[in-house]
Amino acid sequence: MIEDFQKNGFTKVFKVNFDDELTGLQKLIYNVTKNQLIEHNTDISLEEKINLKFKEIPKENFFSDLMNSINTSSELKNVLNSKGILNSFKLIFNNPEPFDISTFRARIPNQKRTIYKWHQDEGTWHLSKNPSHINKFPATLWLSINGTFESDGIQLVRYSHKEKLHNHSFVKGQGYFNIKNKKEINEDKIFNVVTKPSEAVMFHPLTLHRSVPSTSINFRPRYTIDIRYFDKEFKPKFNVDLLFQIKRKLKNLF
Ligand SMILES: O=C(O)CCC(=O)C(=O)O
Ligand SMILES: [Fe+2]
Repeated sequence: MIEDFQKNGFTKVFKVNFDDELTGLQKLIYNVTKNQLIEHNTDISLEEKINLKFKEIPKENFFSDLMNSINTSSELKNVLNSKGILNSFKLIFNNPEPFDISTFRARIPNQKRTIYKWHQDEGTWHLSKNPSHINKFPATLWLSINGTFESDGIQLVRYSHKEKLHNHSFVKGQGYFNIKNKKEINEDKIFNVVTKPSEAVMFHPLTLHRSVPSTSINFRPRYTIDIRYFDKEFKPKFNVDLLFQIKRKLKNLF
């Protein structure tokens, strides 16, 4: 695991061993979404339930209500603080500690805010004024709740964690989530993450990645959590794009 993380910038896809924390979260997701789903027999398994298609494009406020109810739930906290997650981070860190930003993401029909362009996670908080986000260098464990396919997962660029921190631009409704120069993406080095429920991949804070863009409206939801832990001893050295350095200096002046 740690060899892959250090060499490629991300680990292999692996299974996280939960007790019942993930099941608790899956139940909550089903309860919050069930009225939006195609008609179904309630005898089916929980895994099938959270893979059912939506019957139509949900109303705009459904997405924010869903994000709020899951992101503030004790079910999500139980997953974030579970032994399964801690033990996964122990495969790459000696003393993993939880980072402030870990987010549940729902890729539901026609919701564009969940589709992220090429970015490095370090770029998304590099300009933050919150001291608890700066110089922590968390790794991300991208956890699948209901499975992902080539068409709706994420893509990671092998070896990109050895590059500089690129200049990121601001995307409305998201944050600093878009690198300026698309020429930086080496197409031959792209790895498509495909997972079963409860499988995950861990990646480095400098690894370039994006959501697989959607080509048509997908009525199957895709639920994931990006979970972040850091280690005080893990301080990667890297160069920062000159313009991005200037943006950081200016930001600190105001
Ligand atoms: O889930 C996605 O599509 C994007 C996730 C992401 O950028 C992250 O986990 O850092
Ligand atoms: Fe990201």
